[in-house]
Amino acid sequence: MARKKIALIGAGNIGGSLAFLCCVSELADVVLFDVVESMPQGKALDLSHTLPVFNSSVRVTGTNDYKDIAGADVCIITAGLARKPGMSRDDLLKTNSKIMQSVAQGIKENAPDSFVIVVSNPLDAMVTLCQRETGFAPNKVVGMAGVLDSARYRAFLSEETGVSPELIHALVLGGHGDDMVPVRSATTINGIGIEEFVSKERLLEIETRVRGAGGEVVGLLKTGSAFCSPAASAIQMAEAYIKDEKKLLPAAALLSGEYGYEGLYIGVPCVLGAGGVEKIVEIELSDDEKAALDISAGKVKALLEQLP
Ligand code: TXD
Repeated sequence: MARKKIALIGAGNIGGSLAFLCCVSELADVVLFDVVESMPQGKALDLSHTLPVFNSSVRVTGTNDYKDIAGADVCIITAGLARKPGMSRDDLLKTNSKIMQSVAQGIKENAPDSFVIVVSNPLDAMVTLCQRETGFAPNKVVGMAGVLDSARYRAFLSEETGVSPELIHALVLGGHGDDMVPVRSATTINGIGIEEFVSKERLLEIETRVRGAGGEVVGLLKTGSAFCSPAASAIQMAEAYIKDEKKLLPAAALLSGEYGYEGLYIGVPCVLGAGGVEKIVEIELSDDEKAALDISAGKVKALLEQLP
């Protein structure tokens, strides 16, 4: 079976990390695209020198020409500015919207059958704009945030309990912002409710840290935002599509009535497979969790009003 092709639109910190993960995992051939002259070509050349070390048979190339993304099965968009200390994700909206409009055009013209995973912030607005501008079916345009936010929740719970994160299942839903919703009622260790392991007070502290984890990394890095964990999260989504894994993952999907929302992209549990977003799963939420989701959805709706 011919290897698949992933186009990485944006070859910066996350784009370069995505390419590296594709090389190591041999998930697919990779084309790195960026507007910065020769930079994607330089990253691709460096990555090609890792292939013999990993005995990896993928092909990795870099380009400044959208024509080279032709035939991509998956496009992962990280094009756009990243936060600096003191900036909110929403502060990126104006600049990244203009970038997203050009990126969507490039994908529409050159990879019309691809599954698009949007990473750029502000995530919920950018994935909305991408789907609008490409005109792709909603199931073929998804946003990556919930996998990362849930991984952060799982990592903090693993630190707290000393249990391997592999056994910790957690969901963070809603918008990818300060109002994101860690769903405690769906968070378990080996199927046992998390409140059997961690006190309510401590869980509140951890869930607050999850909401601020992106900003915590930005504050420490000072020059940009997280890139390893977003890349790992987006690759998990791309893999679910390429291998038709039917994985249940939190992702920003376009709702048409689910959870009471119509025509809104926010993070919800999705089954990802060869059909893209194959199913949106409605889970039981506590009254507090549903109220928090409504607040988060309201913040996303307000942000969308600023879109061009
Ligand atoms: O969970 C999530 N979704 C977030 C997403 C997690 C962390 C970071 N998040 C956002 O991803 C972040 O706020 C940014 O909006 C994107 C990309 O973050 P990254 O750290 O990779 O930013 P870089 O290193 O600045 O890379 C962005 C690249 C850079 O090389 C630019 O030259 C390129 O985007 N760029 C473009 N590429 C293609 N087309 C256009 N027009 C363009 N403009 C800039």
